[in-house]
Amino acid sequence: MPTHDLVVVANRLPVDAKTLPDGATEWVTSPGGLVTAMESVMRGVDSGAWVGWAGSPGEAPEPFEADGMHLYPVALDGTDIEKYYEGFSNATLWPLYHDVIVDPVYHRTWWDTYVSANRRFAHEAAAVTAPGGTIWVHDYQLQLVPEMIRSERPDVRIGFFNHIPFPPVELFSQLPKRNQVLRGLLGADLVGFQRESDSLNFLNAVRQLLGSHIDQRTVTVPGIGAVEPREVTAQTFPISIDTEAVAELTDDQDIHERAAQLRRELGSPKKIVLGVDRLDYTKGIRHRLKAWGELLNDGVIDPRETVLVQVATPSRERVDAYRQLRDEVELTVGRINGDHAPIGRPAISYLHRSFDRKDMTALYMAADVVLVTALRDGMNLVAKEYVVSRPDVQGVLVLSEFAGAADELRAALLVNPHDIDELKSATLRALTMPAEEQHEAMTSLRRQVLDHDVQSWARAFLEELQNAGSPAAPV
Ligand code: ADQ
Repeated sequence: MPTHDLVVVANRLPVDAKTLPDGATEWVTSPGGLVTAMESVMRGVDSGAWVGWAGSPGEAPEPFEADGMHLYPVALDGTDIEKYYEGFSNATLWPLYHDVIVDPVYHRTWWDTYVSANRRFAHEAAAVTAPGGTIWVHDYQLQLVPEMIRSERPDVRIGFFNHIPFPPVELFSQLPKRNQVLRGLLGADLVGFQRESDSLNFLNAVRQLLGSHIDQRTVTVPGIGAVEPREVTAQTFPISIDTEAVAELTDDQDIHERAAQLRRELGSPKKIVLGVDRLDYTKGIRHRLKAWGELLNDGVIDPRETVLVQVATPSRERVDAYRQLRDEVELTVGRINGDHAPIGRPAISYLHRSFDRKDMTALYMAADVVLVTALRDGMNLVAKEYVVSRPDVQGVLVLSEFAGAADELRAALLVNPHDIDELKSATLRALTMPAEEQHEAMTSLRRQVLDHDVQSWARAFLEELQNAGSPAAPV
């Protein structure tokens, strides 16, 4: 079995299968932020690999290479997808970690499958990592993996990064098997979070539920028998985006033209307001639509002059809460359009599909205002993508204080999206903000994101990981 110095473990591999006309499968890399960040980091190590699910149920394909990365697929069958992925990950942990916006659902058999699926990822990672190598585990689907790897491979350095919030202990305590989850995470040398409040919530949960000794950010995990006590650090690393890749797109004349064309296709309105989200109840799409509908009802927004474009990426459509959300959002959009749209033009242009990066950038460049109204969000990359897509230093970002990005993007119009009146007045303020004021805020927002890109995020995490924890056990 080949061994690698740096191994990333995530639920999904960074590739999608494409079936060719002759029936053969081709793997196309899906260049999300994490892939981009890891690509640049992996180029700096002798040998990097990625362990994850390839995206279809059943037997795992053989390990393969794509874009210079070594990929090790993990098998998930129909039961794993139902109980580990849609069940415990997305119907138990996801709502609980996002402040119980919808009720978490829990079934005991889901837990059993979460454990067995986590073991499969851990086992594969342990098998392909070089002696004394580094493993970086990602996100809430794999919280047991750090401890499982450690029991197989005490010689490796293990980091864990949580992309979503970590809830206050009062909420986290509701989770059945909560202590097993904490012990799973404490198998890492470094546990990273998006916001300072997430790191503190985690340390608090460890203190209160496990009674561990904590000195500032370092937890001491007691040794058992011959196993020495270990130290685990919890630290904050706000994730970011590949700013250079965005800059390349905004320099492209075709994309400028596409942005202008989009405005014409929307009927050349004076103002375009944009929302871009996975269709997820955490994103506050219903609150945004309520505020927009009221602004139209109040007559303070003229639908012939101002249009809302809502991009809603299909997401988790087999989970009940997501099906319900889609129905509600589409009903509301239909009602608002029925009540207010001018003939032949929408009041809300609703797009339930994915777009490539070029189209996304053109949308950001065309948008006078972007609304990020998440009720809870680990970071929210849309907010960062928008400001980097505006080299003209114009446009207004309305940003929920419940998104992780609000800690850094202080110059945005910060809102509490639960307060519909506040959301309405922030939207109006954004629509009427003078160009100089936009310029001033946008300058500060752009500086923040351009100075902290996703590559620097990954480097900071990996550097800290080399210093965190106890010295690795000898090989
Ligand atoms: P997400 O919940 O998926 O990520 P977000 O951070 O906003 O949320 O990232 C969404 C990404 O998808 C953005 O890059 C956006 O451009 C893209 N996208 C959205 N709709 C699209 C569409 N229709 N077509 C194409 N692309 C689309 C989780 C956490 C976040 C955290 C990230 C990264 O929930 O809080 O910021 O991980 O850690």
